Amino acid sequence: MLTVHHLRVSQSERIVWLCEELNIEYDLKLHRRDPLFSPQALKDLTEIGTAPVIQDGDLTMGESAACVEYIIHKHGSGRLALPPSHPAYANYLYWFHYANGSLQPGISRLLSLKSAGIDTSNDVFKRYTDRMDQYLQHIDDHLGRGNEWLAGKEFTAADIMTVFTLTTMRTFYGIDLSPYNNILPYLKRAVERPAYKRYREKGEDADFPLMIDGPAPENFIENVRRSMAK
Ligand SMILES: N[C@@H](CCC(=O)N[C@@H](CS)C(=O)NCC(=O)O)C(=O)O
Repeated sequence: MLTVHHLRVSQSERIVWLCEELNIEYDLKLHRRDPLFSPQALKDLTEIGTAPVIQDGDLTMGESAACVEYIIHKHGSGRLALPPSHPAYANYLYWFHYANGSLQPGISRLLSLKSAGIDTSNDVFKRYTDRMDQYLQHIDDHLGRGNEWLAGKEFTAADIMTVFTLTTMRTFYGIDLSPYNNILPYLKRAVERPAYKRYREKGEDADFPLMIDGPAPENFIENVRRSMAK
């Protein structure tokens, strides 16, 4: 039986969402941040100690994209990935890798600079902010060319990889999506999917606000720090 370890409010939402989309059997283990990072039980599973983690027989593996590909091909009969023969294959591949190759590092860099107390007027901060705007504009332009999902007509794992950074991740670094007229309806379509709703319930993230509106959401890290200071 496949086991999925989900750290609440984290990238591992992708894996729970994927399993729900594929409608496969899996055992879900939930972890809470302690208070911001992984709890010891999750740290003990891999050398890096981050979420997601999946276990399947003797295998224990992290990294969202690896987990997604493994589950699709070992448990999902290839569903939600496009094969090389598909006309949208290159699009699928590109956006699948863009998620954790460009978009997520883009916002993580900004989060690191902010956490280190570097001022937004700093040149490096400005350069990375411009780059992040470029990353977002690129998605927005692509969706605006009549693409309902990132690979085109079909919802795929490329969407599952991407939505986290455009929603939940914004509570760690508050990007304003108001200028992006195509991203906002795309996010609405994504969170309306029954499998996404099931992930929110089963993953115990349902009490966390859906971050699909334009203005930057409330800052989760500051909320945790404030509650720790009490
Ligand atoms: N590239 C990795 C990143 C994993 C990662 O940084 N996960 C975060 C959750 S968003 C985490 O586990 N943070 C807790 C910690 O670092 O202790 C992936 O996609 O799996």
